[in-house]
Amino acid sequence: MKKSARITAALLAACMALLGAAFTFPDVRPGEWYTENIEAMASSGLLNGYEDGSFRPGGTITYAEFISVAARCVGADAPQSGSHWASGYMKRAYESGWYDYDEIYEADFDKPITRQMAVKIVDLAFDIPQNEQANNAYYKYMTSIKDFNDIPGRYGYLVVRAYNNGILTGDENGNFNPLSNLTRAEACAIIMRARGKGAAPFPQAAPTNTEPPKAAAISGGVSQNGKLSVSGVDLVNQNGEPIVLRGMSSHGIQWYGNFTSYNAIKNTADFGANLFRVAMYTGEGGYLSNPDSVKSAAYAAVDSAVSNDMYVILDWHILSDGDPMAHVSEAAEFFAEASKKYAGVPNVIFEICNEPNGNISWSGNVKPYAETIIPIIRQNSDAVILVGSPTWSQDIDKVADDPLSFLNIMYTCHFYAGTHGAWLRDRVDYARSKGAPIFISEWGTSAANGSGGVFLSDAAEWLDFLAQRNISWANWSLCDKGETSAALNPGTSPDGAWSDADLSESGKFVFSRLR
Ligand code: IDC
Repeated sequence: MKKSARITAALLAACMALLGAAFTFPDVRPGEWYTENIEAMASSGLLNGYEDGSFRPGGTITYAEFISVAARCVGADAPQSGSHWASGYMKRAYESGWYDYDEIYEADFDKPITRQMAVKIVDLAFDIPQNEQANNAYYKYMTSIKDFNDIPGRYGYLVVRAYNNGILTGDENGNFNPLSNLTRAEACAIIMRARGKGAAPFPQAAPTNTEPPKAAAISGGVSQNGKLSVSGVDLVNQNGEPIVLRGMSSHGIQWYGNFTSYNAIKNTADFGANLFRVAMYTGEGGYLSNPDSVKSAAYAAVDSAVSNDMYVILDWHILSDGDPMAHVSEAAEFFAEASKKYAGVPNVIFEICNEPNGNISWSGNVKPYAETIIPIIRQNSDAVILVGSPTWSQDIDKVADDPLSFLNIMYTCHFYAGTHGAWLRDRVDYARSKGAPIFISEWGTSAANGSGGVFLSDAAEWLDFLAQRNISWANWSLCDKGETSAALNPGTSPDGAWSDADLSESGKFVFSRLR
């Protein structure tokens, strides 16, 4: 291109930018039903046009294209890890549970995505709410979607949720057409709508307080109790007296970081909490995809809790990445930095692996992981460290039979009142009888999926059991998501003082038990 032509082209581009993005593609005409969505996706670099400048709204979209767009939307920055251009995104999507091994083979990456699969991907990528309405809606859509019987069971409820959230509709005959393909225009529309409906359109950083407030002493807080340590199976304060910590866990801070502000945490202190847990997901669009923004949200949340005179757990929240060893080097790097940053800050407790799960063992995976990470933290800090175990931190019996040999370690046990009962309490007693200190760093009033119930009498049985043993706990979760384990009703402001009407059934129960 000649220099003058280049300048003309640059000027033209600048003018078009000034005019708005309305003329990006010659084949995407203003005023079509899809124009706005396509322009929005293209201008934020989520889905590009072809080399010839066209967009081809009526063309098909492949598995690889659709999934990489969804992954980019949730901020998953995946380096290429195989021969296919989208292999990094596909791997990330698979690891995040967006699809199962038998749903998309590598040979299918460039085939047009089916509608049933597109629905599943947006449901998981954007965390579409599974509210009660959706359950009722099941019956409604089961009868109104003409070809509902053609939809395989693993997609049926997802299709219902998509219809119920207005993410897509059937064809003019009332069919969903599970195995048909999507046009690029339809794909844009579905993704844009799902992005707006999901709990998690984009990673959110916690709002930073312009002037960090000074810690006001709270009852049972750090100014009263100072540095913690572990003595026998007990957590003790600076005077060696047993101390019980109770409080809330955040939801995933990449989604609900707004409920980790100074004021949100202070609200829980006002209800009697002296503990807050910062759940920094590693997968699911968390630290591994956006280390910088997620880490700064986590530090901001820790700082908010410190400003409230509370103890605070910094949680490396593995979940879909079931084996902690899978990202041990990232964990090592993170804990080296975090333990240095908070060296000597008596508030901070480190939780090194939320819930190991999958085909792994204590001795083969989690213990070696702990033996790698703990010495890294110990270079800077002798803070209490919480260690999980296989089967979503329920294998505490295996741990007690083969414990770690470090000081100031506690083992986490997680329960959900609708799912885990007396047998797990028996394990707590067994572990303690063998000298293993137990900390309940996460529990819920719901079933294990975060919904269902709430199961308040079972929860009460658990809390009484824990109180008799001075066992500390953090409840899942402080957010307003439409799931029963959430402490706040949907739409509750993170920063306002919460009234009874703002608290969910779970929130009312849990907050009444904080003191
Ligand atoms: C759940 C959330 C839910 C989210 C899901 C996947 O409640 O909104 O969609 O994670 O990210 C755990 C985990 C915790 C789970 C919780 C409930 O530590 O991350 O949160 N749970 O399923 N272990 C047992 C239950």
